[in-house]
Amino acid sequence: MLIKIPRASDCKEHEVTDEKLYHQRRAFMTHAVPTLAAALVAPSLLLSACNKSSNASASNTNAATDDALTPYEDVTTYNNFYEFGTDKSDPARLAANFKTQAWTLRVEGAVKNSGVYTLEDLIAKHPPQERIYRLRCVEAWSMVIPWMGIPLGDLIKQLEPLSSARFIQFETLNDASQMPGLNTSVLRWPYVEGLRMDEALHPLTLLATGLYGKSLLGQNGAPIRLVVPWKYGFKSIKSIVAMRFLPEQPVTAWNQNAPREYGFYANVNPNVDHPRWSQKKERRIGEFQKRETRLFNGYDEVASLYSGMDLKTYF
Ligand SMILES: Nc1nc2c(c(=O)[nH]1)N[C@H]1C(S)=C(S)[C@@H](COP(=O)(O)O)O[C@H]1N2
Ligand SMILES: [Mo]
Repeated sequence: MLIKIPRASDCKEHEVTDEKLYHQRRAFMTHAVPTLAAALVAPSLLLSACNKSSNASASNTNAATDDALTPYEDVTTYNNFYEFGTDKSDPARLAANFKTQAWTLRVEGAVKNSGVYTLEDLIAKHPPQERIYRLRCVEAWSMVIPWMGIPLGDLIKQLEPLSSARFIQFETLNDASQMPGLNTSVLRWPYVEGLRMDEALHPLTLLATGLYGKSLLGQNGAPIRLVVPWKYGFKSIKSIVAMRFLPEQPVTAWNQNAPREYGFYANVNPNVDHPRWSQKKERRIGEFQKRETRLFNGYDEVASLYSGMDLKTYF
């Protein structure tokens, strides 16, 4: 029997949660007295209107609960997506007609269920959940975004990697007819990224299909992108068309471009400066006063993944 599972992209316009409502919910959560009533009401209020099946109480244990959300307008107009140009305003402008219909993903390498999947088939078993995450760009700005997505680990388990698979490489669409930046040599294309298997399986790691309760726009990496909140933003690869299970650490776009400046791990770390600027502080988009950058972007629960590793060597 086929069971239809609602996805972020299935939202009808009237079901879409608007930004004001999101901010009201956030205010409610922040100021709520932790009574039994609040505990019962709050999780349902946090659910995206079109996705009542997701488990908000579980997903929000990992949320950046006391940070204000970055306005939708900023999240969708101040972007890094070099396939559409290097200016922060290029992606919103040039990805306006980005085609995401009939999207397919290749699953390759050391994995039992390899093959070409339609996006719908690939994630059908995993209803999207809402996760409010900070994302800290290597350029020392940050945002707080209510993502919709599925834990990457759930998908990996479904795909059944072989025991030899220790890393996953991800690849972005490489379509110059839609992505004018691909005609430049600012990076080597296609854009690729990678995670160690335990990082990929970590419950914080999300494959995002939406934000603010709406399907992703092209500039944010539609129809599916990674969100790894304890790493610099460039690890969160957009518009993914391939996932490759590998025994060795894969090549990644920014590391290949400038290995001294961008490591494979790219964990947010105020104690390891970029060769050309400090990483100690960040500007939250929409704020004036700079904030202190926190190790692992404040997601302390990932620290055990790196115990025994010198984070200055493995930056
Ligand atoms: N394919 C691809 N993915 C990418 C990038 C890119 O240029 N190409 N930029 C990265 C960088 S540097 C950041 S900070 C985040 C920004 O995500 P956002 O625009 O949704 O905030 O996307 C990342 N993913
Ligand atoms: Mo970034």
